[in-house]
Amino acid sequence: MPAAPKVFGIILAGGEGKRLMPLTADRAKPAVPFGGQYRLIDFAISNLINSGLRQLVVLTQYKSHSLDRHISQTWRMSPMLGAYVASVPAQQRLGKRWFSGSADAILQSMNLIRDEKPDIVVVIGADHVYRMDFGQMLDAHIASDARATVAGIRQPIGLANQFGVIDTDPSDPTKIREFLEKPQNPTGLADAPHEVLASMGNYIFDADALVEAVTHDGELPTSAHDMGGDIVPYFVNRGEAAVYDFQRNDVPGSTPRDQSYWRDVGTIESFYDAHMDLISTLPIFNLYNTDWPIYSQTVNAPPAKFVRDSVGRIGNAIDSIVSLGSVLSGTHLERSVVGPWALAGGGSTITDSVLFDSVQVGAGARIHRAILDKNVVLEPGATIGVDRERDLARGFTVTETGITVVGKDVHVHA
Ligand code: ADQ
Repeated sequence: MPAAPKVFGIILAGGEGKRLMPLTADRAKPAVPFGGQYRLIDFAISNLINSGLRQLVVLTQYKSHSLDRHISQTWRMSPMLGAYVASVPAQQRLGKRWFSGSADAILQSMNLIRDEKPDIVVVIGADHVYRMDFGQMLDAHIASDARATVAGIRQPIGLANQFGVIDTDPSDPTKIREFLEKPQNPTGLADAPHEVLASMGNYIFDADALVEAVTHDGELPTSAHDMGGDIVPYFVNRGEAAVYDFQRNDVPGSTPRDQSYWRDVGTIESFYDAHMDLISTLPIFNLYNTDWPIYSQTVNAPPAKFVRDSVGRIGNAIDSIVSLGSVLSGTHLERSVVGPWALAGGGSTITDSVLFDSVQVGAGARIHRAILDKNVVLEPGATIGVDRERDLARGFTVTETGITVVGKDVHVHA
């Protein structure tokens, strides 16, 4: 390995995100808006850019239009520095088929690795909220003799069936001796029986080893061509896989509270909870860390405005985020995240909710414990999240814990 290895980044962004429906009815999961002005993928890209990577490709497939547009508008890098973030759609380079799995996405994008000739490839997912300095994981990978390093984080054992679960060698806790993708009957950790060491879906490979592995995998008719299910076990079986402990990662400007924050926002519940983590006085995840910025699209909009309504009613806003372009007139807003260009009328109430772009809330309307997708319009006096049966009858999604989700462009009658 050269003293200053060349590092190339691949972001896997082709997943459908079925469990986030209806928010993914019209867009890829990494393009789902988050935190008012961000899209989920901004966390992955910001982490890689802040870690010093400058050549990044985003592999897309499912309903990728808004994702492509977001990447091209937001992530404009300097060509003079050889820097780029390129969105690369599935192109059927190996025959008439789309990506059949995340490893196949890499196999079908091999030309990108050949063109760049990196020493090391960082491969990460696109749908988590966290801060991570990949420079520290790279140092650990280079210092080890592993050809593949998997980032790991402790998670409750009850969630093990959503993750790849890592078992390490007792004599060398950085070495992976077994890796089970989404096991039904996992064994807990020796020092914490109610926890497992979960893969974060972030990997570092020696470039030649990754090329070998996905090429070999592509020849196996029974493989699901999945990074977690097939490629990581390939390295584990050869004794060439290491784990990097995310709890060691020390990101500049992190508070003790958000130091090891990592949220898989794959379900409506976890997506909603991650929003609530942003808004308290001492947030569990701090968006205001300027030492490790999370970048997003610049919204060309006037500042948010809070005014009385036309008959002089006064509103208030507390424990909330409000994005540019929004005008709240005589609105009571509490524990909520409001995206750009919201318009809310007098006497309306928005509590414990998440609003995407351009939501219109009529006078006297009430929104509680709800997620409203882009362009949702509430007529004056309309309610959402107040009467579960009525929400279900109107065709809205209501989760077990009572979060109502209203899809894009829906007009809600009073
Ligand atoms: P999952 O998240 O269930 O588990 P997957 O659905 O493959 O795995 O998604 C991983 C990433 O790959 C996502 O960013 C997704 O958008 C992308 N992706 C999925 N299919 C793709 C395709 N055909 N083309 C391009 N991109 C694609 C994974 C690992 C687990 C790990 C969890 C952590 O498999 O081991 O524990 O992530 O959340």
